[in-house]
Amino acid sequence: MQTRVVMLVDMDYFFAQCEELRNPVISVKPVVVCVFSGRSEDSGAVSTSNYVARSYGVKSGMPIYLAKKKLENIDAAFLPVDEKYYEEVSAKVMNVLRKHADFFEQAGIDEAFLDVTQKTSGQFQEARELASKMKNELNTQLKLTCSIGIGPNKLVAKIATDERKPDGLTLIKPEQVQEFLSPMNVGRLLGVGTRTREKMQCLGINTVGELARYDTQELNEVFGRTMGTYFHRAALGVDDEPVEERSEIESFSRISTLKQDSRDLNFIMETAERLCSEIHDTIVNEKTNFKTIGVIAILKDLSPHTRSKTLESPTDSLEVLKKNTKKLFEKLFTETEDEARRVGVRVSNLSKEQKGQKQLTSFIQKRSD
Ligand code: TTP
Ligand code: MG
Repeated sequence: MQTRVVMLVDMDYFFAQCEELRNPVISVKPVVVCVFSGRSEDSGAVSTSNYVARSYGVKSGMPIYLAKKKLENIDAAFLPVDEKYYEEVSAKVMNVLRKHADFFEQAGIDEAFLDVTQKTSGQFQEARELASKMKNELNTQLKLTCSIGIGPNKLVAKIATDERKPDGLTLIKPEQVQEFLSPMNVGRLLGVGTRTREKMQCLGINTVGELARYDTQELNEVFGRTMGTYFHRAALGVDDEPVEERSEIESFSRISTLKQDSRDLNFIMETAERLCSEIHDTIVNEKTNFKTIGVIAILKDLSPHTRSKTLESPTDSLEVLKKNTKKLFEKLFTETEDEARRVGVRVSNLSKEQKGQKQLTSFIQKRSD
């Protein structure tokens, strides 16, 4: 397999940087962006803060009263989150970044993976130049700074980004991966939270290097095969997950007029099952899973009635789609009185089908400690 060149771009102190952008005078002082719960004046948590505030010990997730205590007698700006504005800035950032990638994947409001293998002819040195150029563009066009990590895959790029912030640029070539990861605490790996770290500590594993050398069989016994294999591969810096554009499409739906007005479930299901099959063909083509199923019935008086259900986990199963569609229509017609003229089915809450390694990382949450 060809060596890939993957970047992760993560905006620095994003929400707080956005606040500085629209009001530059505050940037010299601590800026703390807060999610006020509204219960009392200071109840709620810190969303993020600028690096001035961080130097006083303010952290994301900290109660607001505690952040205020750390900044007692200091002129600081405590501001409420304005997510709509941050989304607007984020969209501009993504537009600048996207055009530099062969493959682009927005991974959060302020971060994106870029596969730049072709753009750089697989040359890491060229990737460094490209990253500098991107930083420059963000700076001149949007007056924003970011940190960039470059590596042979997403896992290494992500850890590299965290290595130097703010305004960092860290490049880890394939031959440097082992040396880079080995001395790190296992907690740096995605999926290793406090409890896992404690468990590993009991096995005598503290560093990523120790984890890489640990007996795989034994890891599987302690953590289960899926996680055991993941930990072993991650510790070696191995990650095949592709950089992939996320689906922009939010739902697939079909609607059809019944041959005659009806509220007979069996009759309606003849049409609904056909609609389910058509939707299923589309999702198979699109390699998409759905988590929410919705039905609509437009009654004789043309009033629309909908019912929906969200499943516990995403699926692409036609059987699940049909079964739930039937249940939803059953519910809908128990709760309405008129006959239906038209019926429709919709699937939403879509996610790209995940295979192999992807399935694994998808359920691993962002590190919590
Ligand atoms: P991060 O990229 O994790 O943090 P950051 O951009 O503020 O700081 P850094 O320089 O370390 O990258 O998260 C992006 C945004 O997500 C952040 O600006 C605010 C929001 N966020 C929260 O609301 N709560 C949290 O606990 C975290 C970590 C982030
Ligand atoms: Mg960030």
